[in-house]
Amino acid sequence: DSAAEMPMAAAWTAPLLSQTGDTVVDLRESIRAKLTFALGRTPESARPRDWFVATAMALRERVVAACMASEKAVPNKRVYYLSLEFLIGRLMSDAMNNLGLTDTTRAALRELGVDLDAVQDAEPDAALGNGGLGRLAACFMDSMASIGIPAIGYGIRYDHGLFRQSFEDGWQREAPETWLAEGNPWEFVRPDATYAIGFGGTVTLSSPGEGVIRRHWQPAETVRAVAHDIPVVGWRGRHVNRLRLWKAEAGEPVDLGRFNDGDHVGAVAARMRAEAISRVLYPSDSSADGQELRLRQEYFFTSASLQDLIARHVMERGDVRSLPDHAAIQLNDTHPAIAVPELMRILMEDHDLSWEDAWHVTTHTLNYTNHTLLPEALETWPVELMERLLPRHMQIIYLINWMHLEEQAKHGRQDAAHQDAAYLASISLIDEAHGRRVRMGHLAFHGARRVNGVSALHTDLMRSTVFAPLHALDPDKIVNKTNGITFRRWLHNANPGLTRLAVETVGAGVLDDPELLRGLEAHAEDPAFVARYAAVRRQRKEALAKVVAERTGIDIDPDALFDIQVKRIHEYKRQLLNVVETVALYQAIKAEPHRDWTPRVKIFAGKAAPSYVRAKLIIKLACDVAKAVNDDPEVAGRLKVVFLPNYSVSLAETIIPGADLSEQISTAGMEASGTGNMKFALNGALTVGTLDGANIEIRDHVGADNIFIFGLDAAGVQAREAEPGYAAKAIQASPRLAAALDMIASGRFSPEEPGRFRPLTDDLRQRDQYLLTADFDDYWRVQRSIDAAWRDPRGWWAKAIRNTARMAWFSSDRSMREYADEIWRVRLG
Ligand code: GPK
Repeated sequence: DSAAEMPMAAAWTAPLLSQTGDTVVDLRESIRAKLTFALGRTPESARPRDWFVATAMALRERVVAACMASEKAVPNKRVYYLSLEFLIGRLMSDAMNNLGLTDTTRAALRELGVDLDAVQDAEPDAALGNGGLGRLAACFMDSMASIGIPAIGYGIRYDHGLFRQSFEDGWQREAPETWLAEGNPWEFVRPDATYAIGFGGTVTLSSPGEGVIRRHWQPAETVRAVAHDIPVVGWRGRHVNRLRLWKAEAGEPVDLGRFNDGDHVGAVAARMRAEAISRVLYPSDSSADGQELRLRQEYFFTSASLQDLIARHVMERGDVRSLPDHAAIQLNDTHPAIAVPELMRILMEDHDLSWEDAWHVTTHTLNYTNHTLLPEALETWPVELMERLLPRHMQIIYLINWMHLEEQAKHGRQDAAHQDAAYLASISLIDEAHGRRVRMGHLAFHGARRVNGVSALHTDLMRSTVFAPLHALDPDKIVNKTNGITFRRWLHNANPGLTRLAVETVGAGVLDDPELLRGLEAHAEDPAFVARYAAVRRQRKEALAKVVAERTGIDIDPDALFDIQVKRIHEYKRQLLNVVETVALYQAIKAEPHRDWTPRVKIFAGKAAPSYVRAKLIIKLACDVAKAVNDDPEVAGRLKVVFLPNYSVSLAETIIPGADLSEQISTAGMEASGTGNMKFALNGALTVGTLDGANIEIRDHVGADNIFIFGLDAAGVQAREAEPGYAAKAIQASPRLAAALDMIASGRFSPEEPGRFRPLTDDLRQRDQYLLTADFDDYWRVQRSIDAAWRDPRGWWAKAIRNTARMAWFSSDRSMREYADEIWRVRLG
C-alpha cells in the first residue's frame, strides 16, 4: 500500500520537476561546496548540524534567485504585517517543498551518504512566539508569499525564543532556548537598514513663525535597530516575501572613557541595556505583564518598522501623503499599537504634515487585529511610564483623545446616554479608574481603518462587549476574518501519507486548490479507500508512540484511541476539565474493572507561562494522575496518560497527524478562534469541543454529525456567571464530579504532600471562573458517546474522512484573500 510505505519523516513532493531547474548533481555539488568552503568541513567530519547548514545555504541560494525575480517590479501596494511574535518552527521543508526540490535534495544528500530526515531533524525551531497568535503570523507569511501578496513581516530577532520546557518530578522547569547558538543560515544581515530608536528625554517647543508651534523630541537614549531578513518563499516558488527582524544594538559598543578608567563592566553597561531589548521573548500568552522592557520592545520594533517602510515609500513614490494608496499596515494585536502616535509623530516632525493630514494618512493605513477579549490580556500602560519613556507619544495620545471626546460633544448627541460621564469614560483612550493608564486596544481601534476579530463568534463578542461603545460610533469598522492555517505545513509537510492519498484520489490539483479535498467525501464509506486512510493514521500513531516512548518512557498502544490536547496551558482552555474527567474515568474503570472499556491514551503537551503558578500546578496534577493511572494493574493499560515535554511547532507536526480525537474544550466565549482545532480536523481527528471560537465554524463545515459538541454556549456562560453559587450546586448535583474532586483533594495523587492540589479543588468548589463544574456532566456524556463511536470503525472513519474533505475553507490562503480584498485592498501579484 503506497501511502503507508512513505518514509516517516519524508515531505510530500509536488509531482513536477524542480521549480529552479536544478538537477541532483547541481544540488549535490552546491551542498558539497557549502560544506567545504563556507563551513570548512570535510564530509567525514561533518555533523548532522553541519549538513543542515550546508543544505540550507544551498537552498537559500535558490530562494534568493527566486527573490530577485519577484522583486524586479515595484508592486503597487505592499502589506506590512507588524507582529511581536512569529512562531515559525523549521524552515527547511518550506523552502524545499515550495521550490519543488524535496526529491532532488534527498537524492543529492543520499549521493553524499547522508539521510535527509536526519538533516531536517538537526534544524532548530525558530520559536519567536508563544502560541496561536505567533503561529498565525507564520501561517499568514507562508500564505501571502504563496498567493502573491507583496508583503513584509516585521518583528524582533530575539536571541532567545520561547523557553525550553522540561519536567522535574512533574514540575515544569524552564531553560533558555538557543536557536542562534550556531548561527542562522536563512538570514541576511542588512547593516544598511539601521534606524535610530529614541527613549525618554524631553520635548521642547519652537516657533518657526506665523503663530506655528513645533514640538521636538530630544530622547535621552538612542538604540540602533539593525535589519535581519529571512526570505519567505511561496508555493511553487512563484513569489518571495521577506520577514524583517530587528536586532537591538548600542550606538557605541563600548564607553572607552570608562574602560580606560578601569571600569570594564560599566564600559559596556549601555550596550547591555540596549541589547536587552532583543534578548528574550516574553513567555506569557494571553496576559499582559506590563513591564518596562516589554514597552521598550514594542516601541523599538514598531518605530524601526515604520521608519523603514516610510523610507521605502518615499524612495519609490516621493510623497508621503500617498502612503495609504501603496501601503497597508496590519497591527497583530495591540503590541504594535504605539504605531498610532509614532506614525503621527514621524509624519508631522520628519515630513511636515499638518495634524489633520497626518491623521488622515494614519487612519487610512493602519488596521488592527484583536486576538482576545480576556480582561487580563488587554494591554494598558501607566501614563506615568509612557510619559517617562515616550513623552512625545504621550502628548500625541492626549491630543488624539481630546479630539475624539470633543467629537462626541460637537455632534451634540441628543440622548442623555451620550452626555453621560460614564459613557465618555468608556470610549476614552485613558482609563482613569485604575490609576490612569493608556488603553492600547482603544488606541489601536481609534487609529485604524479596519479592526477585525478572528472568528465569527469572537467578532460578534467584540461588537457586543469590549468594543461596544466604540463600535456604535463607527459600525462598519469591525469586520470578521476567521483564522486559517497553511495546508503546506500542516497537511503536505506534516502528513505526506495523507497528502499522497489525496493526490492519488482527487488529483494533484489538490496541492494548489484545497477545495478539491471535497472529492474525498465520495469515498468516506468505500472500504478500499478507508483501509488506506486508516493505514496512514496507523503509521502516524506508531511514529507518535515511538516519540512518546523516547521522551517519557511510557509505552502506548497504537490500537487505543489517541485523545490529544496540545496548546498553551491556561485555565480558560480547561486542561483541568480534561484531567478531572480522566480521574472520573479512572474511578469508573476501578469500580467495574471487568467491563470492556474503550482503550484510550490521553496525551497532553503545552507550556505554562513561568509566572503562572496555577497553570504549573495543573501540569503537575496531570503528571501525578498519569503516574497513578499508568502504574495501576487494575487499569491494565486501558487508560494511559502522557504529558509530552517541550511542545513546539515541530513536535506538533508529529503529534497532530497521529490524533484520533482533538480536545477543544475552552469555556464558550473565551477562545477567540483556535487554530490547532483546524490542524487536527484537517488531518482527520474528530473534535470534542464547546461552541467556542472557530469550533462553531468547523461544525458548520464538517457537519454536526461529524463533531462532538457539548456544554454551555457563550450566552449560557453569560447567564450562568450571573448565578451566585453555581459551582457548589453543580457539584452537589453530580456525584461523579464530586467523587473525582474528592479523590484529587484527598491527596490520593500526591501522598507525599496531600494538600498539594487543594488550591485547584477549593477554587472549583467556590469560584470556578471557567465553569468547569457547569460543563462536566455533559463532557462526561459526550466522552462516553465517543467511546461508543470508536467501537464502530466504519462510522468513525467515515466521520474522519468527512472532516478532511470539508476543511478547505480553513486554509490561511482563504484568510489572506479576505484580508487582501476587504481590509488591505491590495492586488495579488
Ligand atoms: C490570543 F491574546 C492572545 C495572545 O496573547 N496570544 C494568543 O496566542 C490566540 N492568542 C488566541 O487565544 C487564539 O484563540 C487564536 O486562535 C490565536 O490567538 C490567533 O488568533
